[in-house]
Amino acid sequence: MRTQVAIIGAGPAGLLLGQLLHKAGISNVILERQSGDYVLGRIRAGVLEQVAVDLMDECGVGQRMHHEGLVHEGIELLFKGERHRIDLRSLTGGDAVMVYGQTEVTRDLMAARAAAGLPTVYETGDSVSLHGFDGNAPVVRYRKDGQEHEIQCDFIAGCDGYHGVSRASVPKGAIREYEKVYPFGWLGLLADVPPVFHELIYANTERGFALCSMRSATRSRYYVQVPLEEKVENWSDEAFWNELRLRLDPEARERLVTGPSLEKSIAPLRSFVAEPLRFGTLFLAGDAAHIVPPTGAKGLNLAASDVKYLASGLIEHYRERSDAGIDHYSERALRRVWKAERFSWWFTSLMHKFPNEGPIAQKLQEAELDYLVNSKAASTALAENYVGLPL
Ligand code: RFL
Ligand code: PHB
Repeated sequence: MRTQVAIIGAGPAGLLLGQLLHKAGISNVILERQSGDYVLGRIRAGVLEQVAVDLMDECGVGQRMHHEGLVHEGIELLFKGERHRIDLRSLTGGDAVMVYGQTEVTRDLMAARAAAGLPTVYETGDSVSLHGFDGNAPVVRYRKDGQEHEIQCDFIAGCDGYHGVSRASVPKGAIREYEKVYPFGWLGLLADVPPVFHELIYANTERGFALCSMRSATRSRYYVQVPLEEKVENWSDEAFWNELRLRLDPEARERLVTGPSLEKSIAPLRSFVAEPLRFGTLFLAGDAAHIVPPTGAKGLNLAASDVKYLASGLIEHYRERSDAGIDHYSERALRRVWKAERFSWWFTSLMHKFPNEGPIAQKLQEAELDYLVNSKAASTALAENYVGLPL
């Protein structure tokens, strides 16, 4: 088989890229390790920046998002038992975020891809291998239903997440990796109960961080910070709700509606960046290239901005026969990535309880939070990063 761009991974990065390239008349094939249902079953991001919302529109898949997504003009910070609102809209001069689950983003993109009849090969398992990307005729091989297949292409887009094969295929000497692993994780629970509040609540407490998020007016997503070595089997739904309640302010505690979990899982927190993002005719995008701790809600949004830059570079290559866009892809994308890495690290450090740091750490966090909610300059810095820095 021959295609112009072989895309590895059918997460948001791969699906968005496939759609943008297709709109520009550039052929592409997506190879995905898992089944479509498995990909849709992963409960992950919930907050889209304007950049991601605009990209969904550009892909022609924004209709349901605008209908069902929730526009949030503020977030609440809870510390010392009290909540303080950060007015995103007024602090940024008009910006907001969209609460629309990654599952829905993926579902809309998969449906559009299927409707356009674009080739996606699911369940390739660990069989995908990348060859010849140091030259102009790269090849991707995979096995499906016991048969070997080969795709000849002009470019390979590695959109296969943190554990994918693309980054792992790059010679060690050609790539530099920066990493920080945090000493805690997030235990998340999804339930069909109305959200405790109509905006997100980020809580700093002496028992650790908590987040109250949502997917709709009837579906809530909650998280509590847990030790890194914690196992999800140790957490009954009741234990989760009890711990969450202890981390809320009295009013929210009173209003919290509990119910059986639809999903419960623990995610570790990590900051990670690989440099550069281009190796000959192979490009990395999204989680394949970088990871942020979820506190700033930036992971999916960075995948979207990488894809925006990469698609425009590839379109320029085919339409205008200019390689300026693909030559600058890595540098352009990394500038935005590092700023989101900094913000996510800062917000994580401010909101979580770090083991072995003692009571002074809590006091210093509370002083910073007090400053943050009372200083217009500091609130503005938080707000403009939260809604997303310009492309
Ligand atoms: P994905 O979604 O991991 O997709 C990669 C795909 O590649 C496939 N794959 C392979 N395919 C073929 N061959 C191989 N060898 C392969 N290896 C892997 C995988 O099966 C998968 O389908 O990466 P992508 O597309 O870069 O998207 C990134 C986002 O998924 C991620 O950044 C976000 O989920 C992060 N994130 C959040 N981001 C936000 O912007 N806002 C949020 O509110 C937010 N909350 C979160 C989050 C991530 C979380 N977890 C669980 C890590 C909350 C949580 C709890
Ligand atoms: C979510 O709804 O899953 C979510 C929201 C905000 C975050 C992280 C996760 O910062």
